Amino acid sequence: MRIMRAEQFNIDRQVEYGTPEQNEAVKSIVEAIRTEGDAALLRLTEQFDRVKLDASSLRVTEAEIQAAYDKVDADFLVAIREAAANVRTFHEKQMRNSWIDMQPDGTMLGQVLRPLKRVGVYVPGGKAAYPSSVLMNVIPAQVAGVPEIVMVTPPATGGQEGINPYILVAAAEAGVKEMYRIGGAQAVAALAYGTDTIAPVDKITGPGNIYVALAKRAVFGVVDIDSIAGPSEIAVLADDSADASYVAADLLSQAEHDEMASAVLVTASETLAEAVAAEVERQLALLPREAIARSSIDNYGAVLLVDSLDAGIDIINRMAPEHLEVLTADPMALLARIENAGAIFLGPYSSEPVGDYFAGPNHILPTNGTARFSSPVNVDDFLKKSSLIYYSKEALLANGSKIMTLARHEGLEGHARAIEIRLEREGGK
Ligand code: HSO
Ligand code: ZN
Repeated sequence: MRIMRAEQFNIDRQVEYGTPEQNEAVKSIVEAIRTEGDAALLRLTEQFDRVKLDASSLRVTEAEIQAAYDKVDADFLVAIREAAANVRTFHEKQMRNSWIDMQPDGTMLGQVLRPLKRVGVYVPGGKAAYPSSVLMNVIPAQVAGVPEIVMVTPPATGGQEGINPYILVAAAEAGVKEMYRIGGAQAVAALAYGTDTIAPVDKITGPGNIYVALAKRAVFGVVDIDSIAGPSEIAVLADDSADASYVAADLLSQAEHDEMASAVLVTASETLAEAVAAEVERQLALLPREAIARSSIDNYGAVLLVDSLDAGIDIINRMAPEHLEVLTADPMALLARIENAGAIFLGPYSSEPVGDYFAGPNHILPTNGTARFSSPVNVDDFLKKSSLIYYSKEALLANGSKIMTLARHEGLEGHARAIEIRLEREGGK
């Protein structure tokens, strides 16, 4: 792993997604689903997933879900249930209530919160099919009160048989009742526009490959979408007190996600820098996903040397990493100065996978520097707000002329008259 001065590193790396050809392909898939519905969905599923289905076999049956329970091991079931409970408890704390504010003149102003009615969760097939991500998408929606949550995931391709049972069990445990074996851009379009078999949703969340990401972008506006997730990122801010083998292991835990993942240590300690670089090499060679992790470490990983912890914090705030681990003698003391990070892990026992799987906070986090202005997936993402306005006669009479003044300054006489007609009748001025 390279060791370099922080100034030499491309801190503002932005990963751009999608070639013009891929965009064109996605556009025509979305259009086919919009105009032809199920017929296009079945045709594209056969073309891309090599599975021939009919409309009646798109939906995952209760029997398949039961069969999936028989396939997963007991340890998994115990762990996913406890993880789900933790995720639920955490997200319940985010829930906010509607409110109404009453004023002495009879005015009532407020905000009404309502859950979205129907949400579609995309779960990728293949290697990045993470049961943990099913929980992270579904549970906040449930806590928000979304009555209809539908999951889509690609049918088996090639030699693989059926949908990954761990995905089905995670979804069932999270409470999903409606699941379809469709994937890719065609699944996103089917959720957005609806087909005879699949009712349209209000919002689509969940990660996917480039085609899924581009399709989500293409249907944004017809439905809401979550943000487009980039490759995983971890930054560790550490001093001499940190254990190099822990730092290395945590860097590798994210590097193994993806060749494009980035894992960076920021430290003022040359001793730690060298120890971590050596330890990364040692542990890499022992990792089943060595090839992926090595590629990530070689291309996007680095140990960045800074002059002080303060300088390190500045670098972190510029990077706005998805995950930040603070492995310093007194991590709590630094917390107030950390402005940009999706999730902050404090101290040597809060290894990043604790958050990926179990603690309760969401693991779908802002990537690509977007932690500067956006947040982890949360309950608010599945709620919408309506403003509530009740003006009493007294309030309108007292304020009507000011409203008319503002309207006339905008050249909107119709607005002014809607007020004026009331003031004339009710006798105010
Ligand atoms: N670290 C990933 C989430 C994940 N990790 C799922 C394991 N499974 C988000 O960046
Ligand atoms: Zn992870």
